[in-house]
Amino acid sequence: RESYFYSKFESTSFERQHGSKFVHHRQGLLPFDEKSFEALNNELSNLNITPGGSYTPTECQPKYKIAIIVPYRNREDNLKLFLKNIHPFLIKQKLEYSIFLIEPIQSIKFNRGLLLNIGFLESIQLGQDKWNCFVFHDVDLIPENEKNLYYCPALPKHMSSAVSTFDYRLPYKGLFGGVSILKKTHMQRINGFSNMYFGWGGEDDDLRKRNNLETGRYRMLKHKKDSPNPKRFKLLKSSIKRSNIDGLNSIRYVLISVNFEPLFTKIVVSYDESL
Ligand code: BGN
Repeated sequence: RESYFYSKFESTSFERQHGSKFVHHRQGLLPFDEKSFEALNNELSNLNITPGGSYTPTECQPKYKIAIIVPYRNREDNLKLFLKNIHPFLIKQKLEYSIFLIEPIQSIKFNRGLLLNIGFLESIQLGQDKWNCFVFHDVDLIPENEKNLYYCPALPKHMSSAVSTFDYRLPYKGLFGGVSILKKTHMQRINGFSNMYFGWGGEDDDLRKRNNLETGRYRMLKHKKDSPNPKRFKLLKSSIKRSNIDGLNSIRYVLISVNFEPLFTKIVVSYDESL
């Protein structure tokens, strides 16, 4: 029964629950006390990150070309700590990658699923179809274990199975939020995320239900709580029914701007809330 469950997706919690000889190589949180992006850019200037937050190793042919998609709004302190930590972490893994921040204009509600769909579609355009693997990454999560490899295994993978604020445990079986990894083909097959979850919560559970989906320790950064979306319970009930008509194939948004910042590509978008 359990092997059936785990055949549907991968998760770092597998290693823990099944007592593998997994050795923890912990990486402490690299602090960043300076206030400005200029100071941060300076601190990371020796890492050979190119504009847009891109990196390609020179000492080898990278096997994985990875788009890191980060839904974003109003969390500048988290963003600086995230960039300070994630770039050295990814570079050590010898990945070719770019970091894409997807931010809605201020007047509209946050919609994580929709923003991740936009990040998926726009990063493919900007990367001229070179990405074969997508990491959907919350800005408040910093990987603590450098053995947590950011690449696409055969199955979709939930990465953040052990987060500090949940006492390094899965709060419930089936959690797929925080950090997850899907191949391009996985995203296409399940029609991406639902576009219908405005406000906090539910969009990750919806995605998991689409594909019957389900590594590692993360430190969750401090920030103000978002207000949960009261409609998410009702929406989740129709998740499977909607999956063919609500997602990548139904998305409507306006691209406001694309900026290649030193440590990330910033994509500002707008969309309609009356879905
Ligand atoms: C769950 C949320 C997820 C969130 C996790 C962890 C919902 C749906 C209600 C049925 N799901 O409760 O979206 O990632 O908590 O914070 O709210």
